[in-house]
Formats: sequence, structure tokens, C-alpha cells
Amino acid sequence: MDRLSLATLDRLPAGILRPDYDRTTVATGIVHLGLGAFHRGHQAVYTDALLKDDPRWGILGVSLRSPDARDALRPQGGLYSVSASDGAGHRRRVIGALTDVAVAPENPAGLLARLADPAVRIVSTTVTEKGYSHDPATGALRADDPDIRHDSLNLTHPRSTLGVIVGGLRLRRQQGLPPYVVLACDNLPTNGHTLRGLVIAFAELVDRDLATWIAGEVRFPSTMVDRIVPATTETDRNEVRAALGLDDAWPIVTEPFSQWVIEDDFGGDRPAWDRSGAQFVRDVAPFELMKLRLLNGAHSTLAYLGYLMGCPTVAAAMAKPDLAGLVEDMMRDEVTPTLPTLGGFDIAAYRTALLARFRNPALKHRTMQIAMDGSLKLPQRLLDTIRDRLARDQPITRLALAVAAWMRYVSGTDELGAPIELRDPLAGRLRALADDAGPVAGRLAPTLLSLTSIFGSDLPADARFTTAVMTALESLLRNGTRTTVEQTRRATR
Ligand code: CS2
Repeated sequence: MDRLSLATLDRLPAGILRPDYDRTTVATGIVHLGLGAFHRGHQAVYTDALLKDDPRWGILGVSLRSPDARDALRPQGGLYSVSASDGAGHRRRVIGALTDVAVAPENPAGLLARLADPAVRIVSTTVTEKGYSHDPATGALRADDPDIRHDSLNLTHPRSTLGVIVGGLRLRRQQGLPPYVVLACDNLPTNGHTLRGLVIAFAELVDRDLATWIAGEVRFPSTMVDRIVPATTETDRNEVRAALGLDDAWPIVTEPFSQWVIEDDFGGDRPAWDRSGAQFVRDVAPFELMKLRLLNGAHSTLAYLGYLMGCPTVAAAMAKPDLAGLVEDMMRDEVTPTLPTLGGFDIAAYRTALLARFRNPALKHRTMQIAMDGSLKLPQRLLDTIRDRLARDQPITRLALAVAAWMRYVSGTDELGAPIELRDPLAGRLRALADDAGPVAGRLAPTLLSLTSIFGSDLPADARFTTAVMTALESLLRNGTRTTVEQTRRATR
């Protein structure tokens, strides 16, 4: 079957939307770092919708590690399809916003030259929590990270996100160009502010003057991004091929819902993303907190408990009534009271909508995918919520169960004794600690709680927290996940 490309675009069946602009007129105004499924199913879609009116904002998509996205998309001229799917069907469209795709390690100097192009006004990121090279508990730069050390000495050939951003800014400053706006689009609280701190801390390792220039000149708006975009499966590829009548090597299958809230701090011209449904606001923080704690907090809870209960996907986990009920109760009673109120916003309706999104039968969102990188996800998804509740002396039973489920998960074998494939930057360390402790709550919990990069020094010293986690872990190990979920649900209602 022929491949999706500019030459075959007109063979798409009617009803499948395609770029409504002349792609040859599109300039590259955005360089995006982290060309994963999320970017292609989210920011690129918002951008695609405004290129007809404003062709300055095409995107150079950059993979920081693997050539896979480039290998899939180059032969398609950067085109790919996005299917918004749920139980009611699919809405498919072809996105043309990527003007080019690049693989950073193949030509780091070439990438910096692209960043120094004056037409480039925004450098955005979806590099996941890992890409920030920070200590999640404190937010501090991990100056001992090998890539950070490398980049501080070789800024013309950077490997890390921070190295690329700062390397590009240095070139622009040398060439007397204004800086670009750095737009963080990862699931971290105050992501722009966090990224700014890390960029400046990294720049200080290289050149103090440059760091001062960045602190004074560069803008780092924060954003809240939301769309569930699972990793593409073979089944997705086959279904999309049948629907398109063309081969798309890397289609995106996502949900109809999409939300993007952006701090309006660009210091000038910016893409009119609000015309394609995004919201520019003065303060993103309340939106981010709500999304991270309710959606991502619930996601991680469903992922660990669901995986341990044998559920391969979020939808399968939601089909377990006690688990779905426990998560709903947790969102309402434990998480919501920690959130600032957003004037005129119906948070109960937001929660109901989230539960429906988790149940979306068209998405095969693997619990294992969400479970990965827990050491970097737990702090903002669950632990900060726990801190807020402890500060008000409120119960944390369900949140503590979610943390205990993570501990049970990283201990390495499931309830049938089969190995769990642990994907986490701390995997080696976690595995060693867990092996050492053995499957005994009284040893496993304190050992893992000693990881200050995850838990800080406050939580391990709080008996209300350690006791709640230990009790939950003990039950998971002794009674199994199903029974623990059932009993916790009953006990907390
Ligand atoms: C998920 C998120 O993989 C994960 O950890 O919780 O990617 C989630 O799907 C998105 O944040 C939804 O906006």
C-alpha cells in the first residue's frame, strides 16, 4: 500500500481532514524538543489549525535520542494522522505542522544552527520528567548527571534538553539576535518556572554572563497540557491504514478531549493558539495543580494498583468496580480539598469527565506505560497532595495506598511471581534496595522511603505518612491487591 505523503494526500477518503494551507509557504517558527506521540497529538494539532491564517509557525520536530520518529515521518514529508477516538467512533485528520524532523545526536551543531535562525521564535519541550535533569523533590539541577556534565564542557555538541536550549541561546546572543521563548509542555507543576530555574542553573555552569542574560531576557511561560495520547500499537496502525487507504508509519490515536492552558507571557507576537481552542491566562498554576493531582494522580494510582490486579490498560482497571470506586473517592475526598478554587469552574463535573475519559474503550492505554518513571512522577502527582493534607491533619489513606502500590510494583515481581519490567531512571537502585529488603513491609517501606530525591526529608520523618504507607504495603503483600483495594474502599467510605 502507498504511503501517506504530500503526493498521496488527495487520495484520502472524504471526511478525513487534511492541511487547508499551502505547505510550501509554511516557515519554521517553532523548534520542538521531544517529538513523541504527545506533542504530535496535542501542540502540533493546535498549531496545524492556525497555519492557514499565519504560516509563520511551522514546527521543526526534534527527537533528542531515537531516530524512530524521523525514520517514520521523513518519508511522509512530516505528515501523519491523528485519530480522535472513543466509543462513538473516530475523527481523523492529517497534520502538516511539522516542516521537518531531526535527530539531535546525529548533528547537534546543526540543531543549534537551526535554533539560531531568527525566524524561530519559540522552543517548546515535551521531554518528560526525565528531560529536566532535576531532583524532583527539590527541583534542583543534578549537576552530576553525566549529560549535564558533558554539556557544560561541550556546549557546541549538547546531549541534554538544557544543553540544547542554552547552546541555542548562546549562539543567538553571540549573533546579536533576540532570544526565543522557551515553552515547557511537560507534566510538572509550574513547568515554565521550573525549566527557567534549571536553564539558568545550567547556564551558570557554562558562563555567568550568559546566565544573567538569560535571566533578564528569556521568557518561560508555564503551560498546562492535557490529552491522553497512548503509545501507538500495531492494531492502531492497521486500523488507520484501513481507514486512510494509505500507510501511515506512525499514526497517533488519542481521545477527542484536548486542553491547553498557556501563561500569556511571550513578550510580543505569538501563535494565536486560542483560535484553535487553547486558553491564554495570567496564571496557569491552579490549572496545573488540578490536572496533575486529579488526572495524573488518579492515572498513576490506576496504573500501579491496576497493573498489580492484572489489568493491562486503564480502561480495564476502570472496569474493576472497587478500584474505580476507590479512585473516584480519592479524587473527591482526598485530592479536591487540596486544590485552589477556580472561579466559575465546576470541579465535580471535571472529575466526572475524567472518569469517563479513563473508561474510553477506544484507547489501549497501558498501565505499564503510565507506571514508568514513577520516581519522577510520584512527587507532583501524589506526594505534594499528601503534604498538603498532612499540613491540615487530614487523612491520606487512599493516597498512601497508591504510594504503597508503587512500592509493591518496584519490588519487581507481580502477585503470580512473574517479573515486572521496571522502567525508571532509578530502576537499578530501586531493584537493589527492594531485593535487599525482601517482600516485608517493615523493611521495604523504610528502605524506599530513604530515597530523599523522591520523598524529601519531611515525609519519611512524619509518622502519619510512614504508618499509612506501611499499613497499606503490609496488606498488599499479605492479602493481595484486590482484597486490599476492596477493604480500603470499605474502610474509607
Ligand atoms: C500519563 C500522562 O503517562 C502518564 O504518566 O499520566 O501521559 C497522561 O496521559 C497525560 O498527562 C494526559 O494529559
